[in-house]
Amino acid sequence: EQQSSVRALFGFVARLTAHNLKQFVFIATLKTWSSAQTYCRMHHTDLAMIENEAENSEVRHLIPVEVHVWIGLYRVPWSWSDKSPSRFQLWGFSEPNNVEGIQHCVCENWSDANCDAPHVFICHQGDQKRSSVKN
Ligand SMILES: [Ca+2]
Repeated sequence: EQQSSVRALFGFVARLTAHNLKQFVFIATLKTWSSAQTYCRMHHTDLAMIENEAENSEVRHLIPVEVHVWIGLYRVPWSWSDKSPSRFQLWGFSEPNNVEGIQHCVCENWSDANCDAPHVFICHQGDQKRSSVKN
């Protein structure tokens, strides 16, 4: 019985490694949010989805301080680039403030910004979201 649960555990880890592990990639090229999305979909999987604090700090370590970096979040309701709803959010002070009603996309410091503004960005790669492992 113990052996079968060990086998189940290894099966889980193998699937996570083979198909589901999400990796973040920093792209140091200025693009609008939708151009960044196109780039990420062509070369990786999509603009970054940040679904928990661990992923958020992983992304923080990849990017220069004080630089605005697109992630895959947009309004409204707040959704990820692949249209899945966003459960994890870590808004900066007084954000989202939708200045002049034109801030519909989100930067990594958790501020909403004008989608047409050029920023560097973060893609992610990996087939699926981590949460789909339970299927
Ligand atoms: Ca804002």
